Order: sequence, then structure tokens, then C-alpha cells
Amino acid sequence: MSDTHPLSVAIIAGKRKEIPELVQACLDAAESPQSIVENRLVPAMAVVGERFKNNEIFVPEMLIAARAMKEALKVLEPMLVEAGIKPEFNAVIGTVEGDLHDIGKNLIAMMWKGANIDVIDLGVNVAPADFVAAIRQHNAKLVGLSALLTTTMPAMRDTVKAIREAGLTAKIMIGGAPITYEFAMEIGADGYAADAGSAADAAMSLLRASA
Ligand code: B1M
Repeated sequence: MSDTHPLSVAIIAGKRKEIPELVQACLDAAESPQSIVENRLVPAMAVVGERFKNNEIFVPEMLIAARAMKEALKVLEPMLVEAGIKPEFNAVIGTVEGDLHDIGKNLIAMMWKGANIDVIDLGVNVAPADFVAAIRQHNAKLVGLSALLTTTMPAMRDTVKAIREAGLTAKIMIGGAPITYEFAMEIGADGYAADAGSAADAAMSLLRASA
């Protein structure tokens, strides 16, 4: 990928209205929805992040790019989440307390739904107690925690601790840009996925191991 593809350029510039047509053009050119996410959308957001880090753009531009990205995902979601048979497993997912980033978390939720998991999405800025309550309420077999900020990694640790202390047996999978496998093991999570591509397989291995 490059940041010169029209769809990537439009995401970076936050040209929301142009997005559906550009996504459709990729589909018409026989690009798969997964490839559009991996090769057009995610790298575009990486460029946005890089520009933000270098003070070339600021939060409003980052937000506008995020909205454009969501527009693209809206078009792709039905293709990523093909209607399956009755889900065999369920899961709760959310972005941890203090963290408002939801694009990556939404993508993971889509991939899980695509793997025929019934996903309850708690949204962003989810307190540990709310994860615990939702796992209990839905008797969830899997919980996914997302964090995009180094400053919210401690909230992830607190959430894992709260789930364990509540005696819940749900498998815990974590991920997000600053998260590593080592961190996952250190805080006592059961699994980690680096990206949307590996998230469904990782979730299914955890669920099958616990079934
Ligand atoms: Co924010 N932001 N942001 N931001 N933002 C980052 C994360 C940052 C790296 C940018 C930078 O400096 N280069 C930086 C964090 C630095 C750090 O902590 N080391 C940062 C910052 C600093 C901030 C603010 C503090 C800025 C400020 O206000 N001064 C602020 C914090 C707000 C808060 O959360 N409390 C802030 C705000 C925002 C916006 C609201 C403007 C917007 C978010 C909008 C939204 O999500 N609705 C935003 C955005 C868009 C970004 C960047 C540019 C893009 C994030 C994104 O959507 N990427 C980001 C830079 C970057 O990531 N390069 C940045 C695309 C997405 C598909 O990838 O989310 O990584 P990602 O998800 C991936 C994997 O991480 C993984 O799979 C996903 C798909 O492949 N994954 C999981 C994610 N969750 C997973 C869970 C799993 C498994 C895998 O299991 C459950």
C-alpha cells in the first residue's frame, strides 16, 4: 500500500462524502474487503498518526480522518460480517477506561461477528466494574479489551485484575497499538492479537480451549 491510493488519500484528508464511492471502486476492482481494510484504511490511519506525532496535524484533523475511516467501515461491515448460523459463542468487547479510541475495537468486533461469535459491544471508556457486570449479565465466554494509549495500559491491567478477582472464567484477550504479547502475559490475560486479521483465529482458539 501507499498513501497515494485515492481511498487512502481521502481518509487522510477526511473527505467523508467521497468514501463510499471510493470503497465501491476498490470492490469493483476485485479487492477483497479484508484487503481494503489492511492495505488502504489501516495504513492511512498510520499516516494520520505519524502526522499528528510530528505536529503537522492536530486533534480535529485526526477526528475528521477517523470519521472518514468509519464511513468506509460502514460500507464494508456487512461484507466482513457475513450472516452465519446461530452463534456458538458469545463475547463482550470494549475500550478500557480513559480511552476513547474505537476504530480498532470496532474492527475486532466485526471480525469476531464474522467468525459467528455473538458480540456485545460496551463501547469506549469502559470501567473495570462495567466489564465485570457485562460478563456476568451475558455469561460471556470471552472478553476483549482494547487500548490505544500508553496511559490507558494500566486501566487494562486493572480490568484484568477486576475480572479475575470477581472469579469470572471468561477468557480475556487484549490488543491495541501499544499492546504486546509480553504485556498480555504480564497482566494475566489469556490471549493477544496484533491486528484484525489474527483476532478471529485467536478468539476461536481461546473459546475452543475453554469449551
Ligand atoms: Co489518538 N492517539 N489521541 N485519537 N489516535 C493515537 C493512538 C497516537 C498513537 C497518535 C500519535 O501520537 N502518533 C497517540 C497515542 C500515543 C501514546 O499513547 N503512545 C494518540 C493520542 C496522544 C491521542 C490524544 C491524547 C490526543 C490529545 O488529545 N492530545 C487523545 C486521547 C483521547 C482519549 O482516548 N482519551 C486522542 C484522540 C484521538 C481522536 C478522538 C481524535 C481519534 C480517535 C477517534 C476514534 O477512535 N473514534 C484518534 C485517532 C484517530 C488516532 C490515530 C491517528 C488512529 C487510531 C486508529 O483508529 N487506527 C492513532 C495513531 C495510530 O494508531 N497510528 C492515535 C486505525 C485502527 C484500525 O488501528 O486502533 O491500532 P488500531 O487497531 C488495530 C490494532 O491495534 C488491533 O487491531 C486493530 C485492527 O487491526 N487492536 C486489537 C485494537 N484493539 C484490539 C483489541 C484486540 C485485539 C487487537 O483484542 C480484544
